[in-house]
Amino acid sequence: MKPDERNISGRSADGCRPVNFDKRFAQDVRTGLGKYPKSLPCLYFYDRIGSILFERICRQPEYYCTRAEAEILKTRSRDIAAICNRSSRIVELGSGNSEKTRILLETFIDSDIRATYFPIDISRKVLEESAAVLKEACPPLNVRPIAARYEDGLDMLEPVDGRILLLWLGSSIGNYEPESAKSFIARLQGRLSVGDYFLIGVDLIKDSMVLESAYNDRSGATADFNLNLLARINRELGGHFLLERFEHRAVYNSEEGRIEMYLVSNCEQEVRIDALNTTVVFAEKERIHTENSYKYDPEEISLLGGHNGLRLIKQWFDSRKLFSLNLFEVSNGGS
Ligand code: AVJ
Repeated sequence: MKPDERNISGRSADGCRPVNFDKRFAQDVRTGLGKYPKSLPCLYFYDRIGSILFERICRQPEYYCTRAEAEILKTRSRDIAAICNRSSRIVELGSGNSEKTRILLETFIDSDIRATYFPIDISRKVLEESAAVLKEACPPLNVRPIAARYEDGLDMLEPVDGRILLLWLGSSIGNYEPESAKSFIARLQGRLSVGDYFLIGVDLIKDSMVLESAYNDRSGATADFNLNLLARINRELGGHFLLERFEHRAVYNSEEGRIEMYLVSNCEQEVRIDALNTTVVFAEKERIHTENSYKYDPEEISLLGGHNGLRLIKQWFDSRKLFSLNLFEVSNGGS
């Protein structure tokens, strides 16, 4: 029986296979847990619960990224607005709750720049809720949320006169391999025009103790966030993971310049996943690689714009030089 042949109850005839699962999620879980070493794509962290857990990470004293980036936005928003004063569209990739972006949006309004805000996020519920909060807090702002993956979302933008300011905050670029980060940014550039701007938050290479404690916070917020991947498989794919049989681990790999996150099986075990009609076998201490978070040197960041087209025009740091905000200008048509 095909997975989408369902009876009236919305369940398959055998009564136990959930049928309303996201096919792409199912396929990616099958692939990731079927290979060795095992891995799961980090974009699946961000269902509604995961997005809330991520916000909890952002409030942890060890996780400096959010506060450092907010500090830069607070002190530099006026400079950004002065440079990008011809923007008619502010587009944000992975907007989440839009909390940091608000600092920038309010400065644009104060500076009489009339731009429509297009937050793009994979979590529809979070997106709709935060759009409502924004409208309430900032009535003159025109908000047009787009629930999609990054590139699909960019393709949905209607053409409008004037410049685009594309925002990619929070150092989510760290999730890409450095080479794919470059090609992804090149693809973004292909959707922009000469005179558009690209503002990107990038986390910096620093002391490994500072990095490792940021991803192993004492209250366990990052552990809960990581384990939510398994909980999500349980919820959406009829998985039977027992979360207490897995441990969160984050280590800094200084050769690669990245934090690596894992879920480590603390015993030998078999886990049934109903929707995939499969059982996954784990050895004791076997790991699922769930995330890479690359860190950059300030000098490397201008190279992310490629050799033509995107030119780094400003780079700002927080007072402790933990994090950077980088403003690129499109100086060459999409290439
Ligand atoms: C959202 C990808 C920037 O890598 O710091 C936080 C995700 N993972 N703690 C990061 C994350 C664990 C975060 N990014």
